[in-house]
Amino acid sequence: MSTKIQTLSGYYHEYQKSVLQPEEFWTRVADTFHWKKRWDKTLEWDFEGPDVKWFVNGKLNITENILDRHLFTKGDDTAIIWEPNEPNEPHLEITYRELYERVCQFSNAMKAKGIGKGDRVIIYMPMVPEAAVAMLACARIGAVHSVVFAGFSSTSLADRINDCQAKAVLTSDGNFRGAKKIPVKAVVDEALESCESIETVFVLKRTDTDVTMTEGRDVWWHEAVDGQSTDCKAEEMDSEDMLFILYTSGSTGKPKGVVHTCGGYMIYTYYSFMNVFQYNQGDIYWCTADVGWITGHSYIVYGPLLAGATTVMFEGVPTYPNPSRFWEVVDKFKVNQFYTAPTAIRALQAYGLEPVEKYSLESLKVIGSVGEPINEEAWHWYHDHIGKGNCPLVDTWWQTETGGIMISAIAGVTPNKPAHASLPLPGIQPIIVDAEGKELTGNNVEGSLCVKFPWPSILRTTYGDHERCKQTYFSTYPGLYFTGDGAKRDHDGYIRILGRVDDVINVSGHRMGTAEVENAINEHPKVVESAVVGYPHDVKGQGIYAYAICDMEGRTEENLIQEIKQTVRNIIGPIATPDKVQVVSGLPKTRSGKIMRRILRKVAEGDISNLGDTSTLLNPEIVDELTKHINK
Ligand code: 7RM
Repeated sequence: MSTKIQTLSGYYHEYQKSVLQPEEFWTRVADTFHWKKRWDKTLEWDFEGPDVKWFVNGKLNITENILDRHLFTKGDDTAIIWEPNEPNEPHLEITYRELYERVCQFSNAMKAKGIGKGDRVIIYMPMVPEAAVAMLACARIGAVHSVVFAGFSSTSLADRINDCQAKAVLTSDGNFRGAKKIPVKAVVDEALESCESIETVFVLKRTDTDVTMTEGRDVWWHEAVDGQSTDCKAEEMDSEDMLFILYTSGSTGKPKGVVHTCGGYMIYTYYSFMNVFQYNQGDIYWCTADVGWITGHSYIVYGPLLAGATTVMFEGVPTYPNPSRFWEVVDKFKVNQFYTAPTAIRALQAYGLEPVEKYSLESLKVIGSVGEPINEEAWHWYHDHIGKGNCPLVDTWWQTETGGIMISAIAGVTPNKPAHASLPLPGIQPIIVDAEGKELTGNNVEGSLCVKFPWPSILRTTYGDHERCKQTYFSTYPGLYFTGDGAKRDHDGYIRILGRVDDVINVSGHRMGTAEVENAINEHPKVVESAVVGYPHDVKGQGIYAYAICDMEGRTEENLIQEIKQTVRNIIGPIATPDKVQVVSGLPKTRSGKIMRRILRKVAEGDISNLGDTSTLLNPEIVDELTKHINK
């Protein structure tokens, strides 16, 4: 039975059904999967707790739905096409049968090291097929994976390992990224100096970088799988058992571990993938994200593989060895659905049309965008020059916490409008509320974006700290899930995402908490106090602007700025490096001691024409100092 929507009236019909009878609606989708034991009750929920359970008492293993189920029907079909960093290194095509065997072998290798159901496993790997194998092998044996983007520093890695008390790390000797070779294993070694819980480190050979192997702890991946059986029984998991933890930044200093569970995540990633991208069997689908982010989890690995799709995994970056790289790969594999981030589009747009026009791109049927608001200029460039004006462009709004796409056009079915995420998918009930939490109905309204009813892949908790989950998402507007984004419903009823309303900035589609960056800056011995804000950046969407009060003794301003940037790179990772650092003698503060970020944002934007009321400041004289460089 197909749950794919094919017409606009079909969309409205399904949407209405999903709101009036959500349990029946999701039952129909869930019944297309293989369950070891069917569930007793479709949904139990309470947003106060919060406590959400889908498919209560259902038993399953998500990898049986990805691998075993497809063995006989599509064992010889390609599951993963892997394109390496270097264009002249051969690509790989891995069939569903080969993927099954690789996953089982690695599952057995982990079991041999005593890893089993409920254990946490950190995956800190490059974009190679083994990263997907690692995720699925964890899922097969019931271990909980937590993928950490391999660009994070050893400190960030150690924090995550310690937070979830992981038992093992899966990593590689090194990582190719464009022209660079990154010594990943050395970062792991450094992190593990402050981690007690890790018993085993599996090391994949990728770059042939020299590594130190710690005896009794570190094992080579190829040796660990050697001789292991290519079959491994799938662990029976409860619908609500943890599938994975993924750390994400919020408005406080410490990233939180978003928890997703087996049943609901499986149903929703599959359903949203099939519908948004209108995937047809045999199509070649490519999402350019990294598996270190939620997009890589839901729309490179789980969603597409649950659908029996062919998913492309790309190790490299958009501009190496040249800015044609994406388009060359689209033509090489005749990609039908292409899903990327606005920041990549803007970066490539800057090179003009020459790198694009060398390729036909005629295989493309659907193009997609994710991670941040896509500005109209980038939207049109993408639509006209990549989609050649005849591919639906799906602008997909969602979050780590939502597990899957929430608001988006359905390709070719519902209308797409530049810079608008458009309409909610069936099963999703977003509302816009005012400051008091009152729902703003009708069109032409603007406010905070909330969701009023659970969907299958909603986060269940933040690992080890349920109170934090409640505070962050369910307390601002009691009874509602609060997204942290502002949104507008326009005169046609389409939703436009306006960006974050909290202290989170979005740099190239990556979430950074301003407090997190401030904490890192404050680690510099000469920094007395700091404040970080986002500002509009042509390519990254938002850039990071840091103000720092420093003890200048023995330093030039220039040295200090460099050192502060380096400190953030070391503590969080290169993605959090401030674009600009301004050394200041004070920060604009209210009488209660709160930093007035509004002023800092204006100065960072270079717009000082309208600073608003500064008379309530404790130190109004600081404003002149802050803005001096702008007038220069
Ligand atoms: C998938 C992902 C989530 C935040 C979210 C928004 C922003 C994501 C869009 C978007 C406008 C979009 N997860 N965001 N997609 N803003 N239009 N299509 O990115 O957890 O890393 O970030 O990203 O602010 O709250 S995430």
